Amino acid sequence: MTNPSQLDEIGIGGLGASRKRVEDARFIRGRGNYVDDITLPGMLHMEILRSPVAHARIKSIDTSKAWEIPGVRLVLTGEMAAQRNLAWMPTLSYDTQAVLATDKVRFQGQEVACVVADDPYTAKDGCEAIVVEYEPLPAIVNPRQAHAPDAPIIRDDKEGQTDNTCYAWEVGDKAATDRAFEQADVVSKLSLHYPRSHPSPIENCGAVASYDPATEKLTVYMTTQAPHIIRAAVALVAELPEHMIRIVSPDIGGGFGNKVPVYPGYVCAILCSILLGTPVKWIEDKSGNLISTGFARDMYFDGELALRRDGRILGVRFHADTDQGAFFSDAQPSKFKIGLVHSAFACYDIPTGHITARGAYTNKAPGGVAYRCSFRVTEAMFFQERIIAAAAADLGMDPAEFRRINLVRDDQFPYRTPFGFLTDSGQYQKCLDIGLAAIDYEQFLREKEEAAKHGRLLGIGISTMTEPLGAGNSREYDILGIKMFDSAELRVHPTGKAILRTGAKTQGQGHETTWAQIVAHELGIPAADVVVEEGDTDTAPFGMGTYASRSTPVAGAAVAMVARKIRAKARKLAAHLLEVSEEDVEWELGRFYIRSAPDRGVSIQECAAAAYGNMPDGMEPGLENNAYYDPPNLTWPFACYIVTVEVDPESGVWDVLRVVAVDDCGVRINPMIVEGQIMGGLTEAYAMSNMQFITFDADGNCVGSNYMDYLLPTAWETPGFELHEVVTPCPHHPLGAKGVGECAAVGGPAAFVNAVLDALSDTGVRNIDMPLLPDRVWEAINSGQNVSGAPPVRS
Ligand code: MCN
Ligand code: CUN
Repeated sequence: MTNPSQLDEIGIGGLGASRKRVEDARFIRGRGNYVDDITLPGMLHMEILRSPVAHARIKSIDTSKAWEIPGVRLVLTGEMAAQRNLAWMPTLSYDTQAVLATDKVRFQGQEVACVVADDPYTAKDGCEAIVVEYEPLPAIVNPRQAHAPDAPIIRDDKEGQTDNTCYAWEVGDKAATDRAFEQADVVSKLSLHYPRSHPSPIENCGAVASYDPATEKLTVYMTTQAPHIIRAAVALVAELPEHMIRIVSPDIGGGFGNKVPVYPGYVCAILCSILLGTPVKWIEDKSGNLISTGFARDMYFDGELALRRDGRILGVRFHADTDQGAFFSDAQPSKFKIGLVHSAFACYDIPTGHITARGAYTNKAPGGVAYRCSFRVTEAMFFQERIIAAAAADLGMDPAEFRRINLVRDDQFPYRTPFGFLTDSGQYQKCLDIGLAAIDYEQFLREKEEAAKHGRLLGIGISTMTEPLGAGNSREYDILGIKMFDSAELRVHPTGKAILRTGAKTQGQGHETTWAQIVAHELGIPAADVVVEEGDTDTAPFGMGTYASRSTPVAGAAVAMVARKIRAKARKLAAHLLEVSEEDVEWELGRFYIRSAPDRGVSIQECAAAAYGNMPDGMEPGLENNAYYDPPNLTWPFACYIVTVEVDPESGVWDVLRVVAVDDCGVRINPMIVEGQIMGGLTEAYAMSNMQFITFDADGNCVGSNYMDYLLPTAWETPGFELHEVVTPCPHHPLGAKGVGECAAVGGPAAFVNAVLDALSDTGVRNIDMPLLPDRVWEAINSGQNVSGAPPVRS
């Protein structure tokens, strides 16, 4: 029985409301509070001296000239850091990384020394006054060279390291896979390189470290997506007591994975503040960010599909080589050295598979995992959808039909993939059908044929994928031994207003808006009455932060769970106020009422007041609680992206005609924010496939290390996106929601590349590596050969 006074959930900004983003009120007015906005009394400024060469032995460092500059307060070298046992630090992947180089430099842009001065300009002058003598060594810029027998050993600092291999990994059933290939009618092969790419957040990395010698407390304001992991890491690295460390991540101008790792700059700022006893600010510049912080991808695939003539896939196998740079510092679950690459092909019903992988140390910045990826899933799905397209072509089958035959059917869930994942829900064929209808597939094929008669090259590319979002569960997922769960704390004040804190950390995704919507949905407190705060380790409950689109699957679930705990206590308060027993009390949004007399009720706000002013005898006062949520499984959103293009055969330039996206991320908390996430991801997918080029020459010089060469798409060149929605609720999430933050960046690139290669199908070209720059496309058209984008192998 419901009451006519029932709240309108959309009206109060609850689940499903396209509520305007509350954080934007300050962001678009220039009133955000970023790290560089923070100024503390007596604060000094730090700059970093970076190596100009990729691989060299350090013969000497002379800092005397820098010390002489008026205003310079400290010049820190690796040798000085070593006295504090801080020249090296552990990485999140159980490797070590140089904080400041002592023995060798191992990539261009590596941190060699830093200078603290009264202002950043003097600090920069100080860096320029440092004289470093380098003895050059041969540089290595790709795995092929790294694994060559005579390759110089990059990590000669590591005891027992006799080559440049940093890990080797394998998963699947080799024998069964070999049998599948023996039985195949057709074997389809593809090799490709997913190039390095860079997250390029608008705000660079930075920190304001403030060690107070009087209280012995260290406060660090910094750009981090995972404040609690940083606190634990600082406690371990700097050997400081964890309760005396406070990490605050204020507003972040985008993260995109760039702000998960622990960078030497943070450690140096902290060490300088401890040495000087004053606050020290370090703000990275754009080139510093591009050349030295977490790159993504740089991964080589060689794989094949075993196919039956009728289009069924019998098995898959591939080898992946990853280029990890000089230090293996990926932030990823400890168990998986190559992230979740084995989620590849999860949306297809493939009986068996086998994957091998190997990581290489090279003379590049440490990278490999970050950038809208959920632990290398972006590479996995790209290879998957590229080889699926190639296989359809090899079979002479329509690529949409080939996918339809092999996609996991609705009645197969829960479905166990050959690599051990359990995908639990989805409507894959339905998403594909909606996408094909939206793009008017048959009609486009006719147009393409017609255009070909006039020498015009049209192409269509499809990408379908499911990806694992929301690590953990704690059985399988941990970072540095800390299990991957997340948390929420809710405090409802006497007037029924509330503050919510979580262990996640928004970087632009809109948590301040959406978490309040979950509270509104669970309690009927209007979203506008709930303030959300994240990122301060002194106040937020312990959590693993925001990456891998884990916030909604894990922290978002914790928000629902803590709200339910609050509701359970409010029910007791309601029974007391209504003078009935708890069993006689019913709930509707925002209100408890007596089952037999629905017009007699109390609002959630009245319950809140009673929690502080009129609680029953024996009840603890207050209306606050917290919840820790350990998800039973990952969430598995699905997406179908379809792109049409026209390629100009004269110049190799390609234009996007249409982009259709069908996303199923389960129940949408805020449909507008979800659409924003998808559009942002598609923009990045377009940029990666079309224009973003950063590489290395044979000497290890970073080519494209500025934003004139490494292009960020603007509204002008970004195509329009047509979005469609399917909702398959997640069976285990308390709201039925799945993650979505990375889907379009993960699944999108293959749709663009498949479209261009479809346009080129008559040339016999199987692959052009991203970015599909006009000169590469032109070369492919004119040579009929594949075009590789891999960095050069030194002769
Ligand atoms: N959401 C929703 N309904 C769903 C799923 C999500 O309303 N079913 C909402 C969420 O409440 C949240 C947003 O969509 O406001 C994204 O949620 P989710 O998919 O849980 O992802 P996270 O919040 O964990 O964000 C991380 C993800 C990652 S890993 C990268 S990288 C990335 C991305 O988000 N970085 C971003 N999107 C970004 N967007 C911005 N503006 N800035 C970044 O740095
Ligand atoms: Cu891998 S980029 Mo996001 O997971 O922060």
